[in-house]
Amino acid sequence: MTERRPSSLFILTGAGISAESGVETFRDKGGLWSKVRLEDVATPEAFVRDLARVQAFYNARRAGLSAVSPNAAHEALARLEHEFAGTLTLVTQNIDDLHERAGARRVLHMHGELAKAFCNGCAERRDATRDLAVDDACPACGKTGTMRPDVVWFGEIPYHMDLILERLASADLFVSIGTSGAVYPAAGFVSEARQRGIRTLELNLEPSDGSWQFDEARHGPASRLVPAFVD
Ligand code: BJW
Repeated sequence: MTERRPSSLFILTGAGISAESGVETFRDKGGLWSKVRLEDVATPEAFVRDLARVQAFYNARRAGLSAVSPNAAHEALARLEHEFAGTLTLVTQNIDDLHERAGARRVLHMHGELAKAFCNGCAERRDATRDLAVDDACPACGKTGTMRPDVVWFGEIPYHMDLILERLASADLFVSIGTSGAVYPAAGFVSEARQRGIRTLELNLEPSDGSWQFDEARHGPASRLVPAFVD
């Protein structure tokens, strides 16, 4: 990092960091939410209404992960995790595993992970290395129709919120990478940081809706901006 070195750095990533790896974003032109209604696949109600459709949507996205690789932005953040002398918190809204495949080891997945499954019946969590099927029985409680992708849908509470807010409060730099800032609570992190006097930086392809809230914004592809920020 070339500028004033923070001792506590909080980084939030979104779909834009994985876009150059070939993972679709949600709200860009041609993004996922222009092809499928989020109400049909990303709500607890959709899971109850049409389990097969929801499973198929996430099975296809899980299968797609084997065809993509981390890009220079994920790699730069993994390097940063290993080299940063202060406290680094890396929070992602992404359910892909590209940060980990680049070598990051302490990623907080606030919207869950495609590689995990969760039982609505008994709260058992397990690795999901293959497609989930409608008639899968939970290995722990034996119920069927309860195994779901371990992801956070609209109306559900994101993971690790207490830890995330604690780390955000003690940061001295908040960096938002590749996210439109359209989804709460992550969209509120920048105002939370500002209220606490924490410096804020946006790295995004183009100005996000909330770009004006940041002390500084740099625009361009994550594969260029993130290594330039880290190195
Ligand atoms: C590049 C790039 C490149 C492209 N380089 N950049 C009114 C009604 C109902 C609900 C609400 C309401 N108002 C608020 C809510 C709450 C709701 C919400 O925010 N809704 C909004 C739509 C208004 N939020 C929730 O329900 C959340 N839960 C909640 O609030 O609980 C209450 C609570 C919270 C905390 C404590 C206590 C209680 C849950 C939200 C769950 C979101 N889930 C999803 C799906 C997850 C699984 C999946 O992936 O399928 O998460 S939705 C989807 O959006 C996904 C993403 O993580 C999330 C954010 O998207 P992201 O990452 O920003 O992607 P895009 O596509 O929007 O943006 C990409 C950006 O990258 C763009 O800016 C590009 O320019 C940029 N880019 N290429 C750099 N190469």
